[in-house]
Amino acid sequence: GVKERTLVAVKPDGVQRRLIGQIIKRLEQRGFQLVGLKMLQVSEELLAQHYASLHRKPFYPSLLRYMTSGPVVAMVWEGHNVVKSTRMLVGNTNPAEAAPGTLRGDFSVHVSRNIVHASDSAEVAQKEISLWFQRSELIDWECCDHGNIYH
Ligand code: DAT
Ligand code: MG
Repeated sequence: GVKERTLVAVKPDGVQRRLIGQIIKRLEQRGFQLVGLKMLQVSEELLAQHYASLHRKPFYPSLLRYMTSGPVVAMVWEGHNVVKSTRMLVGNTNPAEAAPGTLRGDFSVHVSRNIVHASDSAEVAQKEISLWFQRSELIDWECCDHGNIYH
């Protein structure tokens, strides 16, 4: 439906490199709708849950250090097919495999500094959104151009 939601996070390198605006711009201009936004210093506890499937990977300790190295900007975006469309917009996990035109393909070089996170399925998105945001931090609203983006 048009109310599908996904979690997007500008990682510490994306914030340091002043890419917050560029990342928001790409999602906004596509026609997706912002329903939650905050800057935060992420805790190891949150990351342990967020990256639960990666605990045994050799890069996990450095991933934790990277993700706690500075502030992150977390967002929830809404729209038709937003999970899949945002993954396509973000590009391959490894920037070397990310197509030009994608955020990672345009702004990053190495997998350990790939600037942005996006949920990889609608089911995971729901879990990640409830992990990162309180219900009261998400705003249900209708944009004035809705009738021109949807039928
Ligand atoms: P994605 O962020 O595209 O969903 P993922 O969930 O497989 O990718 O991994 C989460 C993050 O972990 C990824 O954005 C960067 C880091 N990572 C993944 N594979 C890595 C590797 N081989 N070396 C270093 N960091 C890696
Ligand atoms: Mg992932």
